[in-house]
Amino acid sequence: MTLDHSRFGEIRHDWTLCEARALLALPFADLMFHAQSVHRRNFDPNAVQVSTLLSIKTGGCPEDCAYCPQSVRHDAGLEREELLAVQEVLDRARRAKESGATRFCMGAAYRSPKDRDLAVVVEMVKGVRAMGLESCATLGMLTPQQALTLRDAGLDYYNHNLDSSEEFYGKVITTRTYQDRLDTLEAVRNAGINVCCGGILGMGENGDDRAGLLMTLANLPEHPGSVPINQLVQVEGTPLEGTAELDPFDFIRVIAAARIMMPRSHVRLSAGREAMSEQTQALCFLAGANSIFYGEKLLTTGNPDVELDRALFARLGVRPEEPCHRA
Ligand code: SAM
Ligand code: DTB
Ligand code: SF4
Repeated sequence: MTLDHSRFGEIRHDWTLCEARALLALPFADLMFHAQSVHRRNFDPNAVQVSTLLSIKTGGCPEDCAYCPQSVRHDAGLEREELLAVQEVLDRARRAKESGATRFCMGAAYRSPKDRDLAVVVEMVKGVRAMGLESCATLGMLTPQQALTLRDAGLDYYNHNLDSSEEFYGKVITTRTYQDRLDTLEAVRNAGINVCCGGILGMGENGDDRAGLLMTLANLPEHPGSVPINQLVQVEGTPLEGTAELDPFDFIRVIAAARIMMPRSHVRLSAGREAMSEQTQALCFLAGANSIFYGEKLLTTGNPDVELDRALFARLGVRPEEPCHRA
């Protein structure tokens, strides 16, 4: 398969599996060069968007996602927590802002939210926006009406991941289908909320699954505004504990291919940074990653200390990106 380099940087929705596979198989230096070239045409290469996560409802989730410590089906020894009070969430958002985050992402361990819970999340979204932070929520499947409710509250982003290729997905999750996920993404997109959608690497998938995930993301009717690429955080008690570690170069390759296939999307170097060297993270930035989760905790697992991230940014000459609010 010969790739048409002259088309790199074009916004396309007709990527083939062969092309995605060929991108991932390029010599590392060529792939990095093309990704960095596309990146520089679309972004300030030294600005990185910073988001802070908070789990607003923890554990007790009925879904069976094999990677997740929050599923009731796995015993990860997690303490369950009901939906937090609005004021507590806003206190945490204020602290995240003081630490330098520009987006606050609220995650809940729901299969899908009940309308009475959504009403509470609406208050959280309004409060977060009133602080001048961008807002993001990830609450599971949404109906079109629920997406409109969140849009009316002013939600900037909704995160809902495809996680892997359609083929590999069924080996990881059986309680909802790939199509269910695509339907939620459609509801979010139609409501006019920015889509945040990506996946997880290191779950035992093969190269074609990684190519398939990228192809599906890039061929959505619009490229997601934000594309989180997570490295599996292996949690004791989950079925994916003990999965063979991913070669860091393969992780970086996926970031670079995502940058080429979705030239204007923010690609987020997401979960898994605690287990990565600083050099791997720097190569991810060079490959076109321009967003991170910032703050000592993801949802239930750890993330690098803010001091370490600040020092890494300083050593690399990277600046946090200015926020951009939905009108
Ligand atoms: N329950 C909602 C859902 O699944 O749509 C929202 C929260 S869920 C924890 C959000 C995303 O976190 C998942 O789609 C998955 O991609 C990611 N995630 C969960 N556990 C992870 C892990 N151990 N390592 C990496 N990513 C993980
Ligand atoms: C995403 O793609 N990664 C974040 C966010 N979206 C919600 C979640 C990562 C979770 C890692 C495991 C945990 O901390 O529970
Ligand atoms: Fe539940 Fe989301 Fe975890 Fe799946 S990833 S078990 S839906 S919290």
